[in-house]
Amino acid sequence: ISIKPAFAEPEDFNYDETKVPSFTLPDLLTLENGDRVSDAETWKNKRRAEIVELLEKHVYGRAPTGESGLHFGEVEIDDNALGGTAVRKQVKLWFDGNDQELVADLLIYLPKHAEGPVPIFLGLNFAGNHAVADDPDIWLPTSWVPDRDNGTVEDNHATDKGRGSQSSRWPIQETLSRGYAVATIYCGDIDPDFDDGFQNGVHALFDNDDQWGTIAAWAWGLSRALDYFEEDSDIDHSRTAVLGHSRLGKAALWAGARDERFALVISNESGCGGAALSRRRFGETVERINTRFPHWFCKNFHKYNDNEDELPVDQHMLCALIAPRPLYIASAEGDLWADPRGEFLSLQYASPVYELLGKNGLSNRDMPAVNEPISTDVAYHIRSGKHDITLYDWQRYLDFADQQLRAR
Ligand code: GTR
Repeated sequence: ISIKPAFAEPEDFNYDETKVPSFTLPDLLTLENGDRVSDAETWKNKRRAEIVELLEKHVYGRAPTGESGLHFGEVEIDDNALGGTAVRKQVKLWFDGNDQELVADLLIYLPKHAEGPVPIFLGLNFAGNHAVADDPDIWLPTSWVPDRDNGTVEDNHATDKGRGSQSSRWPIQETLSRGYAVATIYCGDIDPDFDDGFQNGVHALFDNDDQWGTIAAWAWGLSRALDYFEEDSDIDHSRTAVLGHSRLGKAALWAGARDERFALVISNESGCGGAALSRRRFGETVERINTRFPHWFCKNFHKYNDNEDELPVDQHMLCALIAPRPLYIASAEGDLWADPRGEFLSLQYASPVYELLGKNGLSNRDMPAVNEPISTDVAYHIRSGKHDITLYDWQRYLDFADQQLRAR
């Protein structure tokens, strides 16, 4: 039975479970020398590093590991934001490198009457910080923004018309009322989302032959926000949840995998190159993503176009790098392009690593029904509706954060 996607998805891709090819995944718990990983120490000291290296080399590219060139510029604080319910901070993150400078605006909302440092949700946004809330004082981005033909962008520059246009994706009041802060950066401040041969955005600041793609640059930017949180005593940086939707979910996963300071990682419909297993070739494929978005991954990833079985990794290995930290993977019923089952299976196949590290995974669980979230030390849901991040999704993430971050 061919399930027709609920909204316009590219044709000529497979949306039929019976047509998923059979495949063998690379073994998570076998070292490259063939030895079995049977204890936590061998995972932490050897296998984890092997998998990071494989994902850098074959999928995302290698981000610079030396000095980030980050310093903090202007900080704006409003103690009476969002109708008096929040404290707003805006921070200029300046980056230096190669005699060039780049600036990214970090926007933070804190609950107004917090007692002590608060845990925080951090994610990149698609359209500019001003789009996440109806707040006239949010700085407009000055970097390139994509024009989605909705009248909010002029000559690839953000305008006031875009204020609050993405607010349904950012339930800030709800999150603050649950005792969490929320922080975001416009992804294009770190690296504009178009192909220019890895020259623009933060790529320009580093001499780096390892072709870190845009997803890796965004993930690197998320870590720089965490660098700031470490300096801000209003924020409990040890309880930072990193989240992202779709392409920004791919970035959140890679950030969480690379940077073990992130305490909780959330992937909302990240799909191909995110949580979904590449070998299933269900919905978006490696070839299609590399053709449509040649700048997202490293050059090596293109070798696996229509050649997924040769990949020395698959995305369950990305999920496993997050262990033993809590990980939430979410899908939507109407988002077949992102392969909901492939996203669930990645989490399931990563579960033996959680179990090796003394946590509970989802090894013996079936994929749950729509709108019936399941959680152990990892969590999964498939929501009804289309490709999006909604209040329903955030409420589940807040519940999971209460369970995993607050209970500590
Ligand atoms: C699609 C892309 C997906 C996903 C999505 C998004 O065009 O094929 O991988 O990233 O964009 O970011 O909304």
